[in-house]
Amino acid sequence: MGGKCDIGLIGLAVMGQNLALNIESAGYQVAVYNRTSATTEEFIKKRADSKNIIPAYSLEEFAGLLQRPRKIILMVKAGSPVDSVIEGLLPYLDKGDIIIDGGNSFYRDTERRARELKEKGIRFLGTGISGGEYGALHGPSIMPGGDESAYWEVEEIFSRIAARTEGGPCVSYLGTGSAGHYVKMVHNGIEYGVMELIAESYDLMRKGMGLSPAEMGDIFRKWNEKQQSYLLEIAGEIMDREDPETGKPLIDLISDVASQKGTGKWTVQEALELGVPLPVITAAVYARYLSAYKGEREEFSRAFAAPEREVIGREFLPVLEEALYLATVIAYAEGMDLLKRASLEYGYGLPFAEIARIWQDGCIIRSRLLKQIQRIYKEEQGVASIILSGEFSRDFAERVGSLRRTVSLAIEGGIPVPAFSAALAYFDSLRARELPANLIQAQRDYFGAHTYRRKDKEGTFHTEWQDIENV
Ligand code: NBP
Repeated sequence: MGGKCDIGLIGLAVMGQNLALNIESAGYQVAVYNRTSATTEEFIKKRADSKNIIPAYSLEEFAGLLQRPRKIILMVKAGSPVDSVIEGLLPYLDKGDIIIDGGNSFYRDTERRARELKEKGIRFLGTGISGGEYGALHGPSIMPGGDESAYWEVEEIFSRIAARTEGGPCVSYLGTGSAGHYVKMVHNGIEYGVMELIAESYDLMRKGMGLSPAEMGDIFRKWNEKQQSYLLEIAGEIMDREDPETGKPLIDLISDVASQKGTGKWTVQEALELGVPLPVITAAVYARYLSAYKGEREEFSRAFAAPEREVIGREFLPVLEEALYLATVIAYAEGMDLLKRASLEYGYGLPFAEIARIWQDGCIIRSRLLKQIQRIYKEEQGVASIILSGEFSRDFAERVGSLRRTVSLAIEGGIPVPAFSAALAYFDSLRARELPANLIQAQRDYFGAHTYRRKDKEGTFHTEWQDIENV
């Protein structure tokens, strides 16, 4: 005999609690379990009080509460905790039961878990869930991949709890194996890129133009009328927030050392692995590392004075707005390019238009740009890059001077803009019919006899650049 709960959730930290409440409010009975039972007790007493949420204090009790086939969402810390929860659960599961890992697991771990669980007859869905605690409670963007039959059994629940746009709920089956977690990883990589670009815009406004946080809040809000980007929206709100203790703008009191949990680094490592250039996203990851060089930065700032810089006038703001827009498009283009390559390499068969659709609400990188990206993948499946398509292509052709002007003003003023610079160099490199890689090939052939190809005839060539016998 099975239990009566529609679904179970393990891991009652920030994400798990909010997701459990979201699922319950969509009309389902939810069983919950957390390793530390005091957390479960507190959740049941406070936030889940008088809700259709049933606590369990052992994995055996938890499994017994669930309808068959059991549907179990894990919202525990990524890494070994996921393995240890799965191991603890297995003795109480039956063939055909479904485990959904909703955390930010590394896609290769997901690949391994899917394989191991399949051997045991357990269906596994590696599922990216974005939107932070607010999204988890009110409607996240959900990125499931893995066993397709399992997806169709949880599709109704996912559709009811996901964020919703005019195009439907922000959830779609993304492909086999680790497709869902791969897409979530790249989502986070894009998030790193866009956050860094907004931070560099802020730096240009405060150091270059001397604007106050309140003024920058208004500017971010104005820019966001066009972009409709969540990250720009929250940047505006952050600028307005006062510290209750001192009455100062809170942003001025927050330490400039950025942390990270690793998804940006994984995206970059993966891009290196597959040979996909991701300069903006990589610059964003490095910028966080450099921010953590606090001691070194202090020593450098004592040793080297910043260049004299002219005050940048407010008339530059529309230029910066355009530069931010174009560089943001590049961050998305890089992410989509990595997804394209990964889809071929790992056989995911990723649905690119659907990915752009389910990112349009509920997730951290939601933005109006995604509507256009969805349209491109729907109508121009073979397009080499979103930058080459329709409105984006026109915008780059007409407005890339803004990006160039932003980077040059920043460079002259000694204001670091690694992500803006990377965006411009990426665009200029792609646009260049001739790159200096011919010299690189010649040097490789010179010192290592690595051979080269020629422009004027087919084949592989080597030149005896030096007479090594007679030096
Ligand atoms: P955390 O990532 O902080 O994980 C805490 C949860 O993991 C607690 O329930 C904890 O139980 C449990 N746990 C740990 Br730690 N080790 C365990 C083990 N060995 N066995 C069983 N349970 C264990 O929680 P979160 O911030 O809610 O995130 C959950 C997942 O969702 C993560 O993968 C995260 O990366 C992802 N995610 C987070 C966000 C966000 O905004 N926070 C957004 C999107 C995705 P305990 O109470 O007994 O310690």
